[in-house]
Amino acid sequence: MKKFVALLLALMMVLAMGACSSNGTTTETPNDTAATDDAATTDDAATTDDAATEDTGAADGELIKVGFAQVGHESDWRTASTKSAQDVFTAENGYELSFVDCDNDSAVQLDAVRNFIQQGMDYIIIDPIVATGWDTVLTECEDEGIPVIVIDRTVDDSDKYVSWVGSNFKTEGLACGEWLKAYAAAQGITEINALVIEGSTGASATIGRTEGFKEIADREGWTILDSQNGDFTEAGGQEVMESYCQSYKGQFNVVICQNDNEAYGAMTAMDQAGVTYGVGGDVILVSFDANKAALQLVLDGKINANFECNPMAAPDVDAIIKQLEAGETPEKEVYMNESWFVAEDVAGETITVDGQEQALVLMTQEVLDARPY
Ligand code: GYE
Repeated sequence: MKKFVALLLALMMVLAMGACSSNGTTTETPNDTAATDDAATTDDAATTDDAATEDTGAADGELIKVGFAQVGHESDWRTASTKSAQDVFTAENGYELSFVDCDNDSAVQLDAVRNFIQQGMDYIIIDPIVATGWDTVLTECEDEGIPVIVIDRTVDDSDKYVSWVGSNFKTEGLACGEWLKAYAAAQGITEINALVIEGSTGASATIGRTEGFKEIADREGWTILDSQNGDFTEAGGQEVMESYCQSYKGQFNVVICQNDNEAYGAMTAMDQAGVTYGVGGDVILVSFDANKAALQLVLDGKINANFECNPMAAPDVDAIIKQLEAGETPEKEVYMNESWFVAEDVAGETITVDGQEQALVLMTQEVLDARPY
């Protein structure tokens, strides 16, 4: 009898899935724009047979439908974030994940969320491309009774979401500044002329890292020669750095890249321009994210310091959903654990940011091998 019910359920789910997808496949497109450009959209809905027979963890045995409107695929950090969600929101864990890659387009992201509402998602996860413009669509989610969980970047103009899981980007920028101060003092560098390659305009990650570093630069009387948008991509970082190498030739001794991919691009541009960087170089090179490939470059002495931004938010989101399913109230804000990695042991063992002391992690092969992403 149990088997029969399971089979029936499986059949119903197959029919339901068929009804959801107009073309008979499980691929979703948020709108026409996404269908025609490279905003990849996939639906990670699991096959139905296992789902119906296994204990899924969902209260009534049904999969929990989660829609995730991801920023895009601009960086290695983003790839790690997407993988984190796809690893956690599986049928084995009781979920049916609808994943939309919004290709860094805010309009596509708003459409994706509205489609999730129409599809009757149980939960919606948003990594907001930009920090503002959210109140209307979040109100629509609230009206439909669909809890929204925000990850990574913040929504700054609405509080109509259940929880946010992410990083304090301003703290990351402040940490970068405090480390640079200690490092420059240890190296006898008295003048700082910095070039900043920012992340995408309007992203809270960009806003926080820019503000944090600028606060220390202003306090210390450093010069920020320029601060331009490299869009969090390798190509963007290279393009901005190529123009910096021409415009500020011989004038800069610090390059701050707001993510690792921009740093890769900046390194290519500096190589081409004959500018040396890293340990013993003309330029102190700093990055954010701390992906494994970039930490290898810290170990190699090519990047002087790298301020981690942890992309593995999905397990925390899973815990939040479980709390909601159990009728509990989750924390409104959940901060990820992050480390500050350095190539040399010269700036002391810790830095203090906003009154909080944190270790500087000297990069070694052992540290690198233990990194999860
Ligand atoms: O630093 C960058 C990504 O929002 C924190 O977005 C994230 C940033 C991350 O593209 O690599």
